[in-house]
Amino acid sequence: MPDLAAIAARHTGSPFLAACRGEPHDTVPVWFMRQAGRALAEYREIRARHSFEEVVHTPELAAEVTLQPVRRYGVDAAVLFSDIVTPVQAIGLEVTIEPGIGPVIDRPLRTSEDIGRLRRLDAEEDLRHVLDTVSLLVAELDVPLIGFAGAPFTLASYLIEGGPSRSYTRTKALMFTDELTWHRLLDRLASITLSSLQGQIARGASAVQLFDSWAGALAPQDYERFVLPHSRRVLEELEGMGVPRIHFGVDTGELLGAMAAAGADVVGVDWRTPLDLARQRVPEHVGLQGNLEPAVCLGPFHQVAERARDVLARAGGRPDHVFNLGHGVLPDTDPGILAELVDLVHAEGVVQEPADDR
Ligand code: 1CP
Repeated sequence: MPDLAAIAARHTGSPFLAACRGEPHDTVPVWFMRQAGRALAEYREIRARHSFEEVVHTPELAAEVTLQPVRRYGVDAAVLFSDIVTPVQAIGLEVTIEPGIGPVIDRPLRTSEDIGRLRRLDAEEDLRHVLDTVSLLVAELDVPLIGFAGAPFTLASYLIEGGPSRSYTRTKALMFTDELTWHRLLDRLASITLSSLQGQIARGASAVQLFDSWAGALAPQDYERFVLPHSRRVLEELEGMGVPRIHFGVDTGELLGAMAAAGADVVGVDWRTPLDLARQRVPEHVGLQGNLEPAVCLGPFHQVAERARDVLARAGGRPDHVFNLGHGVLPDTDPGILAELVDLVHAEGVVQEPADDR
């Protein structure tokens, strides 16, 4: 096992970790969700020779793909190359990542009996290759590594629907017809997610992001009743491990307060909610991450610059802002635009001193 104190010492000057903790630092940190992937020719080149699963399960390849955007863009954090469905694949569910679609599940989980197919995850045993990637990366990286996992709801939505969905009808049907089974399912998924995140932190990940990408499909009262207790268990059980916890979802304008209350240090905001408005929805001690509209990066740089300046202005120079897109990098994005964007955030972002009451 790595010397976690030595890794933490190496990153004492990290603006990303300082911002996650609301501590003083000089430049606004920036990284991009899905910064690794199809926007980069060097990624496509590796994917032309290896399937997604091969890349994820070969530590040298997964580490290389994780490092590519760090080299190209000069971002302040790396994000482990893996997928939210990797842990459930590791316990034997037949999930394939279909190019251009996403995760597709052979036999979706629909009944109380199906839940028996979700056994416990032993991260060191079942995710050894992924954790070996973490070890390779922390030995090599000058910036912190962000580990991640899918939140119970978003994972459940793939496992129940069988693949990506627009309406989540089957997922909601289970929620509203068999609440006991629903909670059993989310409890098992929460345990899997927790074990995966604990494993990544034990190998040296410096922060974690819990992706509840599709939680925005829910009304606040349903989020609070059916989802929040499970995500809270994950985040609260990580609290003692000493790494910042980021909690992100798409279309979650009405859920930001609840997502903070689940035990997040930083809440990720999509592009629909201006950061100054998001600020009013989360407690003072919680930071914000985001939130440039990813599609803006498909246009000319002068427009990207204007919108990035607007994001910085709305963040108000607070020391607890992490610049990001409002969701993942779109595959057609010109990497040159993202590199320029990173330079702009570093050059123009102003960080004020933390207020005394933090
Ligand atoms: O063909 C390919 O090369 C695969 C495309 C791809 C990539 C690059 C998939 C399939 N997953 C990934 C990597 C990935 N996925 C990362 C690591 C890289 C990085 O961020 O730089 C991460 C953090 C994820 C997480 C992930 N997978 C999420 C949460 C983030 C989000 O975008 O909201 C979700 C929802 C998934 C499911 C998934 N996996 C892949 C796709 C195309 C999708 C989305 C499908 C859908 O729209 O439902």
